[in-house]
This record gives sequence, structure tokens and C-alpha cells, in this order.
Amino acid sequence: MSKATERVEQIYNHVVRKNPAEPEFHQAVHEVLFSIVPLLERYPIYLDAKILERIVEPERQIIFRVPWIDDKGEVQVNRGFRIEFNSALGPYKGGLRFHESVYAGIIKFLGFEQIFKNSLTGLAMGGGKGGSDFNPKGKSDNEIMRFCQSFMTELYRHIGEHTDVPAGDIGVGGREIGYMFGQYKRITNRYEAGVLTGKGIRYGGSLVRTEATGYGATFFVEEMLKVKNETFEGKTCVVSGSGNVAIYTVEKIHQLGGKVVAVSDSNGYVMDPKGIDLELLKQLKEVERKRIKDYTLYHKDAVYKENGNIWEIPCQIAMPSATQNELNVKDAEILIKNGLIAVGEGANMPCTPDAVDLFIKAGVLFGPGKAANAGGVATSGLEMEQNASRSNWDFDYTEQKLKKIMQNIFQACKQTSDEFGYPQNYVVGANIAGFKKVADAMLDLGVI
Ligand code: NDP
Ligand code: 2IT
Repeated sequence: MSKATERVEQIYNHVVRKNPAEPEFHQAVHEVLFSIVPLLERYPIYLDAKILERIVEPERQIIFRVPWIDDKGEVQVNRGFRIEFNSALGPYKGGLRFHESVYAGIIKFLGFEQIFKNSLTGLAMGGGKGGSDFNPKGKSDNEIMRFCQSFMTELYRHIGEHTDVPAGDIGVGGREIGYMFGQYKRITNRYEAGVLTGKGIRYGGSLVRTEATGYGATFFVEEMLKVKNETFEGKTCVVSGSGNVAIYTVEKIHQLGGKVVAVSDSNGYVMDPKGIDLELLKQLKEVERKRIKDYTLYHKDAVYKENGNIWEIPCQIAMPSATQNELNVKDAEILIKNGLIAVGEGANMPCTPDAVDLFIKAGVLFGPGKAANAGGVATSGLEMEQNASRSNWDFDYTEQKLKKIMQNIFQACKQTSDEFGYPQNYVVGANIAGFKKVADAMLDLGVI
């Protein structure tokens, strides 16, 4: 075992001891630390300066009570989080997740990933993440608004356009960002558009931000496919989830000539052999906020499978776009057996570590989340740029900027994986390229 590997083991074990019962955080740290060993062996300065010990410790963690009153007049209490992980490259930046499963370990894993993802975009953004264990399912619009207002009543004092800039994630979309921006403006008496991203177009949002994560993930896979002289044209694809990322992944795949035959939610999947009807999907999920099951009311050829495993559906390209650890090694085996050629992680950490290893070993093109889904936060960076200059770019211009960023991220992953002797291992490429920029900035900034 090399000296660097030994140090990484010690640091990883320390993280596990210091952050007990947070398996998702341990998983994210394990992946990054062990995959950057080739860099640490080449440049011992990162170990000497204790960059790893510093980077695994959030700069600041804020945990707060979120009391609100439901429609029956009952007081409800949730827990709010904002974990400001690393600000070496810019203000903390990352989404807010509202989901009942949220606890510190989830926010830490997401915040940790965000550091390297944001670094890969090439924009000046540090890493952070936040959210709440609030479950938005079945809540009325007024309940959502009251929750968002209460959440912001504490959060406002910790954020700012030059400090920390939240956005959406699971359970937080344009509606929630609107309510939170309204409350921030009211409390602070400042029209500070750059304090949140993912805003509506009428009040400082950017065109393409809604589409950005799904479009970006598809662009990333398009770049991977080029390596094998392949395109999306005529390919059968499966996209898990049916939220923001999934919907715009389907849209871009269809524009590029591929066919998405299945999408899902946490209850089951719907399979439409003719290809998912995008307009119906948008109507059901974005307008009516219904379950994916209702798709079959409108398309009789489509089948809905309650609790079904979407990865059993044969496809050439898989885009897991729902949540962490949704695709395990058994699913990977099935997908490979069915002729899979590429995986693009639209979600954060959707594939388990043994599934990732198997994909790479089998020669499947694998785009890790922190690279493949960076288009969302990159376009948030473009939104901040427009807010700072009080300008509004048009759709095509913004989409071209997003595409260029995704191509650059792919090139960084490819060149770095080649340089360190792991050709086509974009996990190694993304982690080393993302880490190196942050670590070099931390060296420049001194021990802080
Ligand atoms: P949405 O809330 O819009 O949609 C989430 C989708 O995933 C829903 O279909 C939801 O189903 C499903 N899902 C969520 N949790 C689970 C679960 N525990 N088990 C099964 N299915 C689940 O979120 P987004 O589309 O924005 O986010 C999806 C993923 O993409 C997340 O991992 C997020 O971190 C990541 N991401 C998002 C970005 C963004 O800009 N929004 C940027 C980069 C990454 P149900 O309705 O049944 O809960
Ligand atoms: O995981 C992510 O990158 C996001 N949820 C988007 C973060 C952002 O600040 O746009």
C-alpha cells in the first residue's frame, strides 16, 4: 500500500468516526479520496498541507427549527439545514432539498460533492447545500408558502449574493424559490436578485435554468458517445425519476433522436414502447403535480408497474435522475446483460459504488454525477452573471454557453483520466480535475 493510500485510509476512518451514522457522506468521501490517490502520489504538497483533513470538514454548519402552521391550524415543526462546505473558489453555492429523508448526512454528502462539481464548471463558486426534512407531498400551495417563508426567516441571515447562494434540488423548484425570494426581499428590504438562483423569468431568473440539468447531462453523454463514434440517434433510453432533471433529459434526448421508453417516481415506473409523451409528462408533473401512474390514463399502450424496477427494461443508455443509490450492482448486471453502452448520472450519486465499478470494468461509458449533472449549477452561475450585470440573455445564447461548459467538463474528465493513467475512467478524471483546482486555491489562501 502506498503512503498516500495509507494516509487516505486514516483520514477516511477519521471522517467515519467523527460523523457517525452518516453513510451517504462516508460514501461520497470514500469515492473522492481514494480516486485522487494518483494525484496525491504525484504532488505530496496536498498531503503535507493537510488539504484532505481540511476539505472533509465543512467550513460552517447551520441547523435550525422551522415552525409553521398547516391548513388545519396545527403547528408543525421541521428541521432546516445549510451546510457551507467550502468557499475557496467563490461564495457557497448549491441547492436546497425538501424531502422527508433529509438529515445532516444527506446534506453533507451533497455539499461535499458540490465542491468538486462547482469547481469543474470553471465558474467562481464554492460548495454548499441545504434543505429540510419537510415532505411537500400532498401539501397545499398555502402550506408550501408558509413553510418556505418560515425556512427563509432563519436562512436569510446566512446567505447573500457574495456569501452563499442557494437554489433548488429535490422538492424545490420555481414555486418554492419564488416564495423564498419574496420573503428574503421582504425581511432584508433589498432586491438582491443574485441571492438565489432558479428564479422565475419575471424576477431575475435565467432562461435555460429550468432545462439545464437534464440538457447538460444529455450533452455530457453525447460527448462520451463521440469517443465510440456513437450518437443518441435511434438509441433506446431509460430515465429514472419524473422531476425537473428527468423531464428535461427526456426532452433533449428526443431532440437528439433517441427514444426514452420509461420514466418513474418513488411508487413505480411507466413504460411506453412508442416513446414517452413529453407534453403529457410535463402536464402531469409540472402543471397538475400528479403521480406518474396517471400517464396510463392517457396512453393505453403504456404500462405502469407499481414498485417495478426500471433498470430491468432493456436500453442502451441509462440516465438515473431520481435520487442517491437508486441503481445497485444487481441492476448494473441486468443493464449490461441487456446491451447497455452508456450511463449518465443526472442525479447525485444515484449508482452504488459497486455498480460504478462494474460499469467501468465492463467498458460502459460512465458519466459521474458531479460532472454529468453540473449543467444545473453551471447555469445557476450564468444566472448570477446576468443578475450582477443586470442583463438577460436569450435562450439560444444561454443554451450554447451551457453546451460549451459541458463539453469543457467532459474534456477535463477525459484529459485528466488519460494523464493519470486511467483512460475512460471519468470518475478518476472528474475527481482529480475537480479537486485540484480547489486544493490549489486553498494552498494560495493559506491556512484558513
Ligand atoms: P424533483 O423533486 O423535481 O424530482 C425528483 C424525482 O425523483 C421525482 O420523480 C421523485 O419521485 C424521485 N425521487 C425522489 N426521491 C426518491 C426516492 N427516495 N426514491 C425514488 N424516487 C425518488 O428533483 P430533481 O429532478 O431536481 O432532482 C433529481 C436528482 O437530480 C436529485 O438527485 C438532485 O440532487 C439531482 N440534481 C438536481 C439538480 C437541479 O438543478 N434540480 C442539479 C443537479 C442534480 P417522487 O415524486 O415519488 O418523490
Ligand atoms: O445538485 C445540484 O447541483 C443542484 N441541485 C443545483 C445547485 C444550484 O445551485 O444550481
